[in-house]
Amino acid sequence: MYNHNEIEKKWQNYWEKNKSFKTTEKHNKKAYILDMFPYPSGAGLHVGHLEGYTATDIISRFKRLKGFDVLHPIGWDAFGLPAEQYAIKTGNHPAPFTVKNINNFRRQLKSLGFSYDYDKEVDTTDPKFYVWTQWIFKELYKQGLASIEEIDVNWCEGLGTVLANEEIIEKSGAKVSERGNFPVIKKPMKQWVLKITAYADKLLEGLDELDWPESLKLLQRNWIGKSTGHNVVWNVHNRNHKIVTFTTRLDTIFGVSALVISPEHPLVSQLTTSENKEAVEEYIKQTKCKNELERTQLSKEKTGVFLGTYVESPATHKLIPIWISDYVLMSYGTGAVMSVPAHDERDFEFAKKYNLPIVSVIENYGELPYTGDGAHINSDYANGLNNAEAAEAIYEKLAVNKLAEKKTSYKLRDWIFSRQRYWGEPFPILFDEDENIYLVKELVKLPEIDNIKPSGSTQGPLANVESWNNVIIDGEKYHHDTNVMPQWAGSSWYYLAYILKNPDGTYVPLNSEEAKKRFENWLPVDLYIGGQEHAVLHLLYARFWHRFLYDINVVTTKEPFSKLINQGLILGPDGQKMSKSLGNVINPDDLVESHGADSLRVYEMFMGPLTDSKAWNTDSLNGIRKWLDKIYNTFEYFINNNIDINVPQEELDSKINQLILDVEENIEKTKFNIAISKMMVFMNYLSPQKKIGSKLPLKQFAILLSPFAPHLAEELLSMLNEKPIEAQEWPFADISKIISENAKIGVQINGKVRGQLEIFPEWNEAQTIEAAKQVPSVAKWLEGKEIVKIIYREGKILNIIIK
Ligand code: ANZ
Repeated sequence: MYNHNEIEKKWQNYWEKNKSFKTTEKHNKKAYILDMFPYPSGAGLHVGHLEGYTATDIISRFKRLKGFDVLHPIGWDAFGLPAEQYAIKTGNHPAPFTVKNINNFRRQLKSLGFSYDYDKEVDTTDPKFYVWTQWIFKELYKQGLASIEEIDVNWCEGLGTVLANEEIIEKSGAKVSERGNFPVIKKPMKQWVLKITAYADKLLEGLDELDWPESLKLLQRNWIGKSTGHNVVWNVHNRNHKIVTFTTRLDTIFGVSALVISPEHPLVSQLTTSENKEAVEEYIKQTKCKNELERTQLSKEKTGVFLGTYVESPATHKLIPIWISDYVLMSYGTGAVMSVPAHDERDFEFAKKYNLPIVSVIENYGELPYTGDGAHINSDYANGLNNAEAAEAIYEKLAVNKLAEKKTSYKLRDWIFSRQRYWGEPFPILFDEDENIYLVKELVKLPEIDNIKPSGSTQGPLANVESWNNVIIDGEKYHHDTNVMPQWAGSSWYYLAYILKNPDGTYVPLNSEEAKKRFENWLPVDLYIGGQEHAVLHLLYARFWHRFLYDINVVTTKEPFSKLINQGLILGPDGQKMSKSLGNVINPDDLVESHGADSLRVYEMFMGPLTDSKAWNTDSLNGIRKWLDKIYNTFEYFINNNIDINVPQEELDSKINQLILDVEENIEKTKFNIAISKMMVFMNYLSPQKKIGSKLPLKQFAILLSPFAPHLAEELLSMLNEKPIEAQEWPFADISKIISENAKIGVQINGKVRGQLEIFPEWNEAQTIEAAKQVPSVAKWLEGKEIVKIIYREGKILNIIIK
């Protein structure tokens, strides 16, 4: 048994002293291996973090051994709500609290032997860092991609702030904040908005070239939600108004039975007749109480009110009634739809309820609504055409009078970028007394305040700070923005900051030539590992900023992260998600103490495939610890006088060279559990040997083990009198030493075994039979004989019947 506490400390100190994981720039191959950086919470590191961090550590260590320059950094996403809430509760400033948490996280990461280059550490709350977050914001502003808008925002009273759509979830039909589950309502407010929608197409296209899980790409595609169709103009009968509808099914225009507009549509009151006014107003009031999900659910009973007015169909010239209904959202398309009950589920339900005509315009024989393709009927000049042809014919006809245009709609909304908080990046701007905006050239530092309190209004705590709201420059009065940026700001570019970070703590300016040179060298990130929960938040925002920085010639690649893997969840021993309230949280500090970091690392990688969710099992962790002891004891045994050059070791040589190939292949495929099980099989062979012929296989095994259990591997190398890992290379597999371990079968002639045949897995039946006939001891029996029949049972028997 080895003393893990002693050995692990010893090697951690060695690595730190020797800067063993310093980012190098001396080879012609590079690997940028990135973790999603953590929010340094007070609770410290979680065993769930370790899953992804161990995986990237294995790859980083492997790549260094393979002669790559490796950038493997870590940092802190350190602005955020928990620190702010702690500050409000305790009256303490969030900064020292954050520093304390960071120090704890760093201590924990070091105790696990992760090979980060700590000179590259970044902290989003460091003014040296966020001055560049502010710079990116100013560039966005200059390009017209950041503006203040009076918009309906998602206001969360519980958190006292506005939230982005991506930060809201639906819980039992109600909209709540993802963090804390507080209710969220719509409220008009002036907010910074980033025009991510201007990048919708670029963000869609960029996905094609990425080596990301297909499921994740699909989530992003759906979130962007591009649909191509037409806008159609409908003239209101006897009134000087027009309504524009967005449709993806222009071909169905001859089947329209109503024009349905959103209750929030700006024309509602003007299109309502006095008889209908009361009912319409009542309906609008009811709609305010419903959230989007409730409104758009298919199963939900459709409701609505007739406004009393009509439009003229541009296709049939007949009058069509105008209704409002809450299933039409103001936030999508034009906020108005042409309702075609025969070919749309929701329109069908609506028409049935209010007895609107249901006219089929596509030939079909099943039940309505029919949503498929087919020959058009009841459609005048479009009769006989299929869906696409009919849409085109109708478009051409209406376009002559400018009544239709091709239109693309997106589900993606612009990114609401103001948060009513203190602990975030201040906006680098000033307002004058007329609310004109001025960009501030230099850093705008978050003001130091002792006592962070909510402002009591819809503004953030900065509203309480006199010096913030009253700035005198050349006798003129200005004020800062009382909002700060959302936590997503720093994480949208932090992976670039690592590249810019110098060992003395400074950053190369993001817009400098030197920065560009470094980006050329290091980008894109070769492997990014993190949780699936960031699919449409962080990963979409970061792609947006990156693509913007590409467009303004700062970075040299269109996409930031070329390969991405989502690690699976580590569940509690009860198979449930770990949470304080369930009492099933496993603390890594305790396990490092009791079992050692190497056991914990190997155990987490051995639990199952990286991307699967896996339940914690302490017995298996004990098993891994025993395996590591077995390795240590085996090495100790051989080193103590049991290596003898006179002992032949062809079999051992064969096995170790095969193992080198297997471990390498499985690391590259991130199949770490399989790599470990191959090493286990090897150890099962090695440990019962009495003597071996050379120490080379031991040295090679220690190097193969090093990405997984780096402390033990270093110790084993030093026991062998070998140099530490940083001076080693990944072993070269000598294929000529590998003795084939293919299956052998007996070849029979008329039921009697006459020879042996080695079967290669790539052979088919005919090739196997051909090879069997060539085996010399078989061939001689076949000479001059006629083969009547060959019986082959795969992998078992081959019987040649002759006459
Ligand atoms: C007529 C029609 C006939 C439609 C038909 C569909 C089927 P996607 O694919 O998601 O983009 N629509 C348009 N704006 C809407 C809004 N603000 N709120 C609710 N629904 C809206 O969906 C586009 C379709 O959703 C549009 O095409 C429109 O209904 C509806 F047989 O127009 B369709």
